[in-house]
Amino acid sequence: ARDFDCIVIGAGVQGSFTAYHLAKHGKRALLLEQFVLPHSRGSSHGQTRIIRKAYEQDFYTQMMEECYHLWSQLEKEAGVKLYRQTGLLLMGPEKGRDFQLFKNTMHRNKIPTVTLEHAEFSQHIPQVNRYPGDGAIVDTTAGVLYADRALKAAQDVFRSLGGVIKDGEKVTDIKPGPLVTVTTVSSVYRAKSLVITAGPWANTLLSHTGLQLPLQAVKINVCYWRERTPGTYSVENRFPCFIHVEVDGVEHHIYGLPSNEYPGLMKVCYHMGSETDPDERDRQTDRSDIEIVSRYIAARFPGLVPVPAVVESCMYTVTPDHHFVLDRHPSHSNIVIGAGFSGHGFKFGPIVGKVLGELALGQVSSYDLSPFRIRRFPSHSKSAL
Ligand code: PYC
Repeated sequence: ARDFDCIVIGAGVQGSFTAYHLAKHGKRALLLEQFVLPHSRGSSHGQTRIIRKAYEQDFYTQMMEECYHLWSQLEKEAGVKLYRQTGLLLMGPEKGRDFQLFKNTMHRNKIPTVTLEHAEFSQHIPQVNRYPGDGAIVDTTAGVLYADRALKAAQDVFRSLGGVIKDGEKVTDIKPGPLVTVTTVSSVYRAKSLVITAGPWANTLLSHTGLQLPLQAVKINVCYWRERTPGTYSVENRFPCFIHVEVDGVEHHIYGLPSNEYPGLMKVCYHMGSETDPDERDRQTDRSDIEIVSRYIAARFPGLVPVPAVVESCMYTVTPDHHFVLDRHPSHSNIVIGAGFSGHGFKFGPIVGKVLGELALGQVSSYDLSPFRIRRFPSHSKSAL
């Protein structure tokens, strides 16, 4: 049968959790993916991500409360371990805007934290040179999510509930209507509702519906740096994940995860990259982000060699305000859009799936979606069709 209650285009973390949510609610859902699974062409591959409640805005911190429960539910359903608690060390100029926003949000929302004054910092984090004027606060709820495993787990549970995944099937056309028709390279499908979670390909798909969003697709160089003494920054050595805000006037954050997936290598990256066509990703060779991180490591992480040992890549799809798009299409209420996760969306997968699933089912969302509405981009809120 080619008819479904709902079609989800894009089997990254957000689409896979949307399909999972729909299947849990007894809906016949089809999850379409242009590449053969698993693949590393989008934004959901790789072994690890940071999970944290520390945020600059209350609404993200509050969504993460339920999200932690949903992650642990998936761990039980799939019988796999997806989360390892390490804590997140937040560093940055103590009086700076970003550091204060994070700190105040954590305190307002009663997130368990530990503030490290200078002496405590040297005692607990001797592997990092702390700069004068920098504050340090730990979100103790944070940790590492095993991303590849998590994506597979969500897809496995979806399939076990009767969900259908068609991979290697690129979408070539979408015809809106009371029944949405989706044409792929090999088939035609229809459904009462459609969810588009296509990462950096969102606008390519939305062009079939007359809508374009202000999304910038950027390539992130995901760098791993060699420990001079293996294990110095490891999970076993109780080194946490970290985010450093406002480094030496650098506009974007630098983040890192303890050495774990590649023994003796620690992942440290710049949270931004260069604009890139996702189909031409390997032709984007800008390495200025790597140079920024290399200088940072040379100054602050004396236990790492400041030359990347492994460089992988990932796409971010960035909105002007770095907040997600979770909304209905302005002209077609049975087309739902999840886009613009701006490099910080993976950890939200279970909640994003729930919210997009609710919208696809015509239900009221469990969360206030005003920060995520399309109409916050004035010139993009009307569709051309
Ligand atoms: O949102 O925590 C985060 C994150 C870490 C690396 C990229 N995003």
